[in-house]
Amino acid sequence: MSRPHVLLVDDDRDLVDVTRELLEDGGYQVTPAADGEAALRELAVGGHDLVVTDVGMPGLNGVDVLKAVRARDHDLPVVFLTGNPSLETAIEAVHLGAQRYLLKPVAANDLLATVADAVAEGQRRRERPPAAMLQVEGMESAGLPQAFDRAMDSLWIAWQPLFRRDGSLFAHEALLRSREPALVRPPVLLAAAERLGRLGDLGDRVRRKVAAEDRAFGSGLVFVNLVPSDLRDLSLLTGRCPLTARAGSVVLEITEQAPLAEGGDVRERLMDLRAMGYRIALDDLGAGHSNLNSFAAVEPDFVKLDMALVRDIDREPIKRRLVRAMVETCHDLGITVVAEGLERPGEREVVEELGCDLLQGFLLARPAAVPL
Ligand code: G
Ligand code: MN
Repeated sequence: MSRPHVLLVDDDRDLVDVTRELLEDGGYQVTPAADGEAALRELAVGGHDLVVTDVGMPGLNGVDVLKAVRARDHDLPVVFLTGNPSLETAIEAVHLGAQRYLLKPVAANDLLATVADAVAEGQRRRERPPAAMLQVEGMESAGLPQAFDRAMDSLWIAWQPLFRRDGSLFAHEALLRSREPALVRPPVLLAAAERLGRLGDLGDRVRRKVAAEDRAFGSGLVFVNLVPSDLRDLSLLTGRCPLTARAGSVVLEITEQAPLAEGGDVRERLMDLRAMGYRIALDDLGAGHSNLNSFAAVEPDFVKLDMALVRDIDREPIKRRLVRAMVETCHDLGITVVAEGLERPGEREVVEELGCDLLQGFLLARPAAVPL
């Protein structure tokens, strides 16, 4: 991490100025927000390594900000800054995983030490190996390469439709499936491929299968998931990939992870893909690792709100506010917003009301072996 990015929320302008200067001198990049609403707009853009927030503010308070953070990110550390911590906010803070309280007035040393600790802790949490990887490591001795080969041989594509708000069919997302019992879950299959250095083979096979499905292309666009390493793999960029002949009908879904934030190569590759006619979707926005910020240069055509944000959005006002801010930001940038993972009519109602353009989820249609 070059310069950790701190979102600093406080309605006291003098305090913000002082704290900001301290942190900037300490090597941090600081974005100030003058109240909870401004903080939510910032969070919608994403890309922060730490949130430092005042607790008592008019409008949305620090606990509301923390809730908004947790609605999209389990790992982003939050530090509370307060003049008088009440028991109530302390309990809620612990419950929602706030890192620490700093008491105002804060000594410079205390502030810097706490911020450094919290940023490091957030970093550790993000680098935790995903559960799928641990599962695959357990299979090492039990014939993982053979299981992976069987999965490759039994690969198939499940198709899940995306609808416009008026109910008309807009596209299908191609979802990876295999019949190998040990590797049925896609995240586990992907972890196995990564472990075996065969992500390229897997992606290649998926894209070939997708390209061969005339029926899906007959009824709209086709969304295809990429893993970050696919962007380093030249097969997509050369004529060798049969999907390229259909690029104008394909939307490549990228889940943003650390490499993209580093900029450079990956971003250029995305530009190359767009020049070939592919459109780009930013997948799982709001899942924590995805943010709009590092995509500024790419400007995705579509953004897919993660299902964690959509889940119970009709019952959780904070999620509603967060999605409202995200939709606003996307529409300002000319980006089409997809709400995915819709399971209940209440969720659908709210995302429609908030202006999401396209809808996907079990409520509307489950993934199926045959496109609609
Ligand atoms: O990371 P990505 O968004 O591409 O993951 C899509 C996965 O989510 C697919 O495996 C798909 O089967 C699953 N999925 C699609 N719609 C829903 C839904 O409404 N609820 C849940 N829980 N999962 C869904
Ligand atoms: Mn996807």
